[in-house]
Amino acid sequence: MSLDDIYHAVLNFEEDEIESLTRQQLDSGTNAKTILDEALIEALDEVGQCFSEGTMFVPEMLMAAETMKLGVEVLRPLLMGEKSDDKGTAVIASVQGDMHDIGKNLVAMMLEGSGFNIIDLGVDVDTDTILVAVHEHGAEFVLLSALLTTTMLAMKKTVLSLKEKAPELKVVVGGAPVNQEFADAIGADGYCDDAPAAVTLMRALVTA
Ligand code: B12
Repeated sequence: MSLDDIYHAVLNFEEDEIESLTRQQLDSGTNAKTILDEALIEALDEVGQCFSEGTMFVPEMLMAAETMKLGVEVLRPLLMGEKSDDKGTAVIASVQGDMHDIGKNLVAMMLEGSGFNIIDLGVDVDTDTILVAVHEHGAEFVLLSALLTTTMLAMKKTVLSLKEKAPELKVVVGGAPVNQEFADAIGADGYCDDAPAAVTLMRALVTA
């Protein structure tokens, strides 16, 4: 039993095995973050590589993602940690046209664990829906995720529109194709390349 078994379970879409494998790995003393980074996420990176090479297709990518998510559910309580003091409300969404949600969900989970009230609007979310949620919940922060180079354009439009209509909002962006330079260019207040970094940044924004 090793991280390799979890990695291969994702690659082979072993939905029936993944939860028990993840539990066994935790029981053997491996830290949740290690299982996430070195087995579950690494497997999806390999899936992405296979997709690029034409040896895996969308249905396989989807099955691998569903398998991976079952593993994440086992880790969820450990990744969230003890819920801490209220740090404010944040709306989170994958931008319009983008159906990827695993990274967004991890960011949401860790922020919730660190004390933020998270309003998760899901995937393929347009700006108006975000603005309605911001007003309804009195959110101070919006977090946007984009996994496609094509949806980075929707991210840009959303940030520009949010900044125009609700200038007091702090907007943080992320997702594999996004970087600091892009975040600066579109006027976002912050960018992070992973979920733990998002917690650190959001804590800093609370006190800023
Ligand atoms: C799983 C997957 C899918 C699944 C998604 C299922 C789901 N529920 O999410 C499905 C099958 C639906 C899918 C569909 C498509 N996909 Co896809 N997909 C992937 C894959 C393999 C993994 C993505 C993932 O979840 N990674 C794991 C998570 C944890 O990583 P992450 O999202 O990057 O998140 C981390 C950070 O980026 C950051 N982060 C993420 N969001 C945010 C937000 C904030 C605010 C912050 C601070 C941080 C942050 O923190 C996260 C955790 O640490 C990637 C390949 C890859 N290696 O990324 C391709 C990939 C993203 N997909 C790709 C493509 C092309 C597609 C399709 C267009 C395929 C098609 N022809 O239909 C469609 C598009 C659908 C759409 N409209 O969105 C390309 C994108 C190429 C590009 N640069 O544009 C990739 C890179 C594959 C490839 N190598 O070509 N996909």
